[in-house]
Amino acid sequence: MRLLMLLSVLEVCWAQYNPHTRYGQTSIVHLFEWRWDDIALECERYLAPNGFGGVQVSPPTENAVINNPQRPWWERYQPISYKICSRSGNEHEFREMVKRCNSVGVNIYVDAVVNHMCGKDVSAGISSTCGSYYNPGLRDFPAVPYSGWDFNDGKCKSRSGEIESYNDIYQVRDCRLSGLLDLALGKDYVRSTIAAYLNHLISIGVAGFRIDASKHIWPGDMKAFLDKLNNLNTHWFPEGSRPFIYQEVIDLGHEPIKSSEYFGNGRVTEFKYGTKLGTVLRKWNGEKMAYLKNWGEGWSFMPSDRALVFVDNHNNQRGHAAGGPSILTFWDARLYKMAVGFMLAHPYGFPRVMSSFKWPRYFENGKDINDWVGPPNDNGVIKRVTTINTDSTCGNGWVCEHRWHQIRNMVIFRNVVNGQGFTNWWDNGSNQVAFGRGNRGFIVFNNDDWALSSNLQTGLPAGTYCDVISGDKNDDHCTGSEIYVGSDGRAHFSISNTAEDPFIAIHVDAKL
Ligand code: QV4
Ligand code: CA
Repeated sequence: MRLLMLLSVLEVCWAQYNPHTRYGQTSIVHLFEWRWDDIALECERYLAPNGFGGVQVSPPTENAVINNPQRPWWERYQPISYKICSRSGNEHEFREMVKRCNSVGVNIYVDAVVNHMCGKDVSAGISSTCGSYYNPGLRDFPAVPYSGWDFNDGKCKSRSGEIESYNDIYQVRDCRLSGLLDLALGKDYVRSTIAAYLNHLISIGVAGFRIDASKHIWPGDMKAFLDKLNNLNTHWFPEGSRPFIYQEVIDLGHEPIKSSEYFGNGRVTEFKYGTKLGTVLRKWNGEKMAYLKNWGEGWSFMPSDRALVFVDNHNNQRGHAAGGPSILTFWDARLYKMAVGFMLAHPYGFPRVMSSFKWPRYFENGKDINDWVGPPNDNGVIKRVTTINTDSTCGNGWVCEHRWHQIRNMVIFRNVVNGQGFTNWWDNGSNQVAFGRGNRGFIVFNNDDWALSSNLQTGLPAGTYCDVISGDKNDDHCTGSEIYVGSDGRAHFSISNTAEDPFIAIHVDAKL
C-alpha cells in the first residue's frame, strides 16, 4: 500500500510536467493561427490516425484589432478581455474543437497571454475581435474587468516604463514588454482573474497551457495563479490530473534570468535547442553532426524532463526573437526535415512540431519587413485549410509541415521507440552519424559532401525494414527503399549526399 501511495504522490508531483497524452503519444504540433473548426477536422482526419498527442492553439481570447499594419498575426498577443472570441472562432467553435479532438485522443494546449494586455498606444475604443470596449490610455478593460489598479505602472522603476535592460530582473518583470500594459500579477485580484480564465478553459476540457512571456512574470507570482488552477476535466482525464504547463522563457545563457527559476512551475521552452541544432546542420562555426553524440544535457541544456523542445517557433521562424540566423524553418526545407527528424528520433525533451503559413518574406538590410503579415485571409477572415492536396500537403497558403510525410513518419517513429534508450551511436568523425533507440528504431544521417556507405549495428531484430523517410510500409511492401537487417543486427546503409532527404529511418512497426 505504501508503495502505491508513493507512486501516486510521484504521479501527482510529476503531473504539471506531464502532457497527459492519452495513448502514450510523444509530441505535439503548433497549428499556428488555424481556425477552431479546421483544428477539429485535422484532429479527426490526420492527427489522431498519425499519433500526434496534441495541438498548441493560438491565443483564443478577444484581442485588439490592429489595422496598422493590417491585421498582423501578433495582434493576438494583445488581449483586451478573456472572452473566447478571436479570429480563430467563438466559444462555441472552441468548445466543439476541444470535444472533437479530445474524443479522438488529441489534447488541446492553449497559448495563455497573461503577462499583459494590449499595447499602451493602441488608440482607445478601436475595434476588438468581439466588440468589447477598452481604453488602454486609462488602463480600462471593463470586459474583464481590469482598471488602473491592476497594472504595474507604479511598480516599474525604469525611466520610460518600458523594459530598458534585460540585465535588470526587476524591469524585465515589472515594466512593459514592447509597450504592452503589464499586469500586476503580485495582486490577488489579478491572479484570481487569470486563474478564473484558465479554469474556464480547463472546465471545457483543455489539457494544459503555454504561458506566454513567462520571463516577464515573477516565478512566485506564476506559482500563485497556477496553484489556483483546478485539476483537468475528469470526463477526459484521470482524477487528479494537473494541467500540463510549459513556460516560454528565452534563456540562451546571456542574461541573469535563468530557465531553472521556473522549473518548479512546469516545463520550460529550451531555446538553445533550435539555435544549436541549426548551427550544427548548417555546419557553421566548425560545428558537425559527430558532436551530437552527447546532445541534450551534455550541451548545457536543461534537464530533459523539464524541456519543451522545437526546431523553430512562430517568433524565430520570422526573425522575431531568440535564435538568430541559424534557426532552420520550412524555408530551408531539406535541412529542416533533417533537423525535425533528428529531434523526433532523439530522446531529449518533449517535442513540439511547428506548422506555419507562408508569408511574402522581403528582406531589407537583413530584416524581413513582412515579418508581421498575418495568416491567409479574405478581408481579415482567416482562410480555411481546405485544399488538402492528394499528396496530403496543404494549399491556400498553409505550409502544414506536420503533413510532410518525412515529419509525419518521424512523429510515428518517436511513438514506436517511446521508452527506449539512446543506443548504438556511430559517426564518421564528420557529418555522417547514426543512432538507435533500443531494439525498436534506428536512424542514419549523411550531411557530408560525399556518399555514406557503411555497415552499422542497428540493435534491431533481423528482417526487412521500410525506410520511412523515402516512403511508407504499405501492407506487404515498401513504397520507398528497403533495409535488410541480419541476424547480427547489422545492416548496410548507403546515402547519397545529393539526395533530397539524405537520411534513413527504420523501426519495428515498418518491418515487413
Ligand atoms: C512598439 C514598440 C514599443 C512601444 C510600443 C508602443 O516596440 O517599444 O512601446 O510600440 O505601443 C507588437 C509590435 C511592437 C509594438 C507592440 C505594441 O511588434 O513593435 O511595440 O506590438 O506594444 C508578439 C510579437 C511582438 C508584438 C507582440 C504584441 O512578437 O512583435 O509587438 O506580440 O503584439 C521577448 C520576450 C518573449 C516574447 C518575445 C517576442 O521575452 O516572451 O520578446 N515572446 C512572446 C511571444 C510573442 C509575443 C509576446 C511574447 C508578447 O512568443 O509572439 O510578441 O505577447 O523575447
Ligand atoms: Ca510582467
